[in-house]
Amino acid sequence: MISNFFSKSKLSGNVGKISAALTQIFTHKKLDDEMLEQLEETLLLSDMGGEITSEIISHLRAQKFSKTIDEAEVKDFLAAEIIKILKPCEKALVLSESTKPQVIIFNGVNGAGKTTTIAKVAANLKNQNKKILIAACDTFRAAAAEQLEIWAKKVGCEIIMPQKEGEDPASVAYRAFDFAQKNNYEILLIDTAGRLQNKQNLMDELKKINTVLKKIDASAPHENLLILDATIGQNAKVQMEVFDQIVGITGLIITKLDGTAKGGIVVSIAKKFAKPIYAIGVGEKSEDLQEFDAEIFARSLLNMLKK
Ligand SMILES: Nc1nc2c(ncn2[C@@H]2O[C@H](COP(=O)(O)OP(=O)(O)OP(=O)(O)O)[C@@H](O)[C@H]2O)c(=O)[nH]1
Ligand SMILES: [Mg+2]
Repeated sequence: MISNFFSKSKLSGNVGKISAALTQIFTHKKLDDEMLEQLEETLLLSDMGGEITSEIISHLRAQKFSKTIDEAEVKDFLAAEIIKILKPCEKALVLSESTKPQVIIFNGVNGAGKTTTIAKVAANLKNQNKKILIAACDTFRAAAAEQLEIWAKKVGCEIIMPQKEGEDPASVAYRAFDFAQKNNYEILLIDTAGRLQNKQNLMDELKKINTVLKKIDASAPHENLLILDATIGQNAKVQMEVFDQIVGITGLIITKLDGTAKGGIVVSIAKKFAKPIYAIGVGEKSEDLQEFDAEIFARSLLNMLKK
């Protein structure tokens, strides 16, 4: 089994700006309506979504209203609530070693971070001496395959490139899978072109990649990941729904969590879909991928680590 191939989470508390807001809110002593209202606004601003925010606020009201409460207590309370939601999504990406290669497709809208995340995953696997192959199935933009090729060189792994611009991505995927199987690769990482979830023809293209892979091995692809940009807000939910419908999303990697005040979207996505969150992207370099740890994430969202 191959698992835990991401670095241990060391988020440093820059995911959220909730903490500074809390310090301003809890200047009073007893929890009152005004404080709850301000707290509600703070959670909404982090993109946690209305439903979760109201739920957390009503729990806090039920337990602590009119009671003397300080900032640390509020943070502990919020962290516990958030961890409860995130915990079921904290799962390691585990790949079987009995069927080779294990095939992972990276799906997502334009600019979500698919290509960069492949580079990060490849670098991690390479460090574990895994034999990996990358397939450049973004044949839509000429520069896209080249971008991936540069990463592959940097990381030091093989890549299957399109034979010509605009080649059917499914045909590149087929070629890569066939090559990987014949040459005993352990893992095949497939990059795809970014696509808006409402472009039916492009979504059909993703389906076709899946169908073609299944012709070689009915158990493939072994993972269909959705790469989600944390900074896009509640639209992330629509993307999740549509991609899931088309290819059946098996897990998420949420990117751009470095320095965003919008990390609450992760909580929102966790609650609504309960899909595994395998890792989070925290920068543009190949080492900027970390395993998802519910507790560290929640505390970082609340900026508690610095306490
Ligand atoms: N700060 C930060 N930037 C990231 C992260 N992941 C990706 N990026 C940046 O986001 C931009 C888009 O990343 P790509 O990997 O090219 O995204 P893509 O999904 O492959 O995009 P398309 O191929 O156009 O669909 C690049 O500038 C990346 O460096 C991250 O975790 N943090
Ligand atoms: Mg790309």
